[in-house]
Amino acid sequence: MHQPLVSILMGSDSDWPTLEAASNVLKDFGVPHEARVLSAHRSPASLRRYVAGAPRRGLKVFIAGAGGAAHLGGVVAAHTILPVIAVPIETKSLKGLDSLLSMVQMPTGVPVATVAIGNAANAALLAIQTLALHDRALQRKLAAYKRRLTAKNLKADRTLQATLRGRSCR
Ligand code: RP5
Repeated sequence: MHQPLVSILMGSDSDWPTLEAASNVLKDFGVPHEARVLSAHRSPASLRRYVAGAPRRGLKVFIAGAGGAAHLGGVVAAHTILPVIAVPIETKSLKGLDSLLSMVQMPTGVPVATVAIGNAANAALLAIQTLALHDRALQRKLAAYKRRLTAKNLKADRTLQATLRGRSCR
């Protein structure tokens, strides 16, 4: 087992269906990671101990997903100098706008990089880009990923153009 480089934290196990996408992306890129349920509100002492011990264990980046009064990313950032990427979880009552605003409005000096509501895959990609600054193999994997993204997009355009041409001939 490789030592985890990325920590995926979530306030509740109900956040896992969203955060699983981050785990899947990290797995695709071969980045060792771990996932924990630790809450800024429900288990603050355990969260603080975990965050304090993270650098010793070789962790480099935190991903923090939470919903509603989503203070997890901010509290993690308050206790570490490692980068924190937050994922606002979509909520029933306010559709995740509550989570987004709770996460994104951090005071100067305690930044939390916040991705779009529910976009855990982007949080993982940002974590990978951070790790890739000092990892040539990850840089190559990211470049290949971008090439695939471009190819897929251009293929979609060709398909659309063909459909539109077919329509105008009728
Ligand atoms: C937050 O409260 C969690 O991150 C979760 O998104 C939300 C609701 O938690 P549960 O009531 O589903 O456990 O702390």
